[in-house]
This record gives sequence, structure tokens and C-alpha cells, in this order.
Amino acid sequence: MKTSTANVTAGRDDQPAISLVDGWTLREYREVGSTNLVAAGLPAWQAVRSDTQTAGRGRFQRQWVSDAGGLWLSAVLPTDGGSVAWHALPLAVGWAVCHALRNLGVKNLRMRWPNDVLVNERKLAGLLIDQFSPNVAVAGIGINVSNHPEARDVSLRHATARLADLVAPVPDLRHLTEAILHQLRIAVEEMRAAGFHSLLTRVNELWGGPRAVELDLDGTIRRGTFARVDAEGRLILLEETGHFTAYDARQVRHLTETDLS
Ligand code: BT5
Repeated sequence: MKTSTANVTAGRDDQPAISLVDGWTLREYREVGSTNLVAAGLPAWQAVRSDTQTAGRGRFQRQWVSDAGGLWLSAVLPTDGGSVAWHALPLAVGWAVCHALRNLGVKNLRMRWPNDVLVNERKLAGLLIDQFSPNVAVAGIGINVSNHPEARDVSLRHATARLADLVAPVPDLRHLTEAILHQLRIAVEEMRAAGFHSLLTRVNELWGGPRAVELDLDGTIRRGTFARVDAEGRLILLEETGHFTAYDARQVRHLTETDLS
């Protein structure tokens, strides 16, 4: 992993500290609204990290608690004209994040489709992919590290995990950023060279096996068994009728696992 921290100064409110990390240009801020929005106008292979976000975003405009001590990172990825395989980009990002976290010693990690990284049923990380322009996508990655999201939002009590409780010593934010960006580049380069298909088996190992789920399609509920994802990143649901149906992440407002004790 190649890193240059030459000429780095602490980022002020509107002046980021800029450094090179493994082929990425990393811009680091003290505070922004949302790193995804700061990254919106940047070219591929640039990344934005902020100590805090005042308007961290989840899917469907849900809020993401982004207090100091967590990793709030957005990486701009090339999408090469938006071929079908790029619908699977969030899953490739998920694979890269899980791989990096496992390398750092995190155990019992799995994903809940499409974008939650869980440890023992608690949410350690969330991913949000935005496409602001045709040839690049912004991959937003939020990971709880030594922050306290449950203190900020009591509805998150018993629902979150953080690295400080899972690995010792807890990696510092710089090291974690480098590890994630390094693995992201590997995943994206593999997709560009060989297509999402080459990652599919590894992505399908992230869900921890088939499980009973309920999908909220903006009011309409579908129940069945989450079987796997297909080569376009769609969820394949074994419906109660016995039929298999594919669902795109944009259709599914919420996925609830219903076989948890
Ligand atoms: C996500 O949305 O999980 C995507 C989160 C992406 C955050 C990153 S941080 C860097 C970049 N900049 C941004 O503005 N966003 C990205 P979703 O699946 O919709 O989950 C949102 C739900 O997660 C909320 O409704 C809460 O229930 C829960 N939540 C909020 N903050 C959390 C936190 N810090 N840890 C765990 N769960 C949280």
C-alpha cells in the first residue's frame, strides 16, 4: 500500500488536508454536511473523509449519525459508461469493506442486503452509493469506530456495533481509511477487468446463508427466503408461492430479517 503524507496539514472547515493513498487522492475535512455530497463533483479515484458530518445520509433520505470517532468516507469510482454489471457496484463495495475489516481482525461479520454490515445482528457499517454523473459513482462508507451513535440517537440502542468493542488495538482512522481504499481499488479493478461475475461467489458468501425476510416495497410487503443475489446484484427471493423473484435495491425500502430469535 503506497501512502504519501508529505505536505499534509490539518484540514480546516473548508480547506481539506490533501494526501495520496495507494493511487487515491484523499481530501480530509473536520466537518462537512455529507461526504457523498462533497465528493459529488470530483473525478474518479478521489476520496473524501470528514471527522464529523452534520447531515449524514442513508438510503431513501434516512439519517446517518456521524459523530466524532467514526469513519465517514466517500470514494469516487469509475463506472465505465454504466454497463449492467455496475448495478452490482454496491455489493462490490460491501465485499471490499468486509474484506478490509476481516483483515483487521473483525470476526462474525456478515452483510444484510443490500448495504448493511453487521456483527452479531448489530450494524457496524452502512453503505450508500450515489450516481451524480454518468461515468462515476460515489461510494459512501460509514463505519462506527470509537464514536457513540447510540448516545446521539436512542432509537439505535442495542442496534449498533463499533470497532472499539471488536478489535484491540482499535485501528486509527487513517489506517482504516487506507485499508478500505486499498481493498476498494482491488475490487473495482477486478470488476473492470473481469466483470462483477468474478466477485459474485465471494459476495454471496457475505450474507451468511438463506434466511427468512420481509421486503417493504414502499408499502407493499413481500415475504419469503433470501436465497442469493444474481449477477446484476438483485436479491433473489424464494416467495411463499414457491416462485423465485428478483428485486432491485431501488425497489426495496426496507429488508427485515424475520427468523431472528
Ligand atoms: C445506510 O443507510 O446504512 C447508509 C449509511 C451511509 C453513511 C455514509 S457515511 C459517509 C457517506 N456520507 C453520507 O452522508 N452517507 C455515507 P440505511 O440502510 O438507510 O440505514 C440508515 C439507518 O441506519 C438509520 O435509519 C438508522 O436506523 C441507522 N443508523 C443511523 N446512523 C447509524 C450509525 N452510526 N450506526 C448504525 N446504524 C445507524
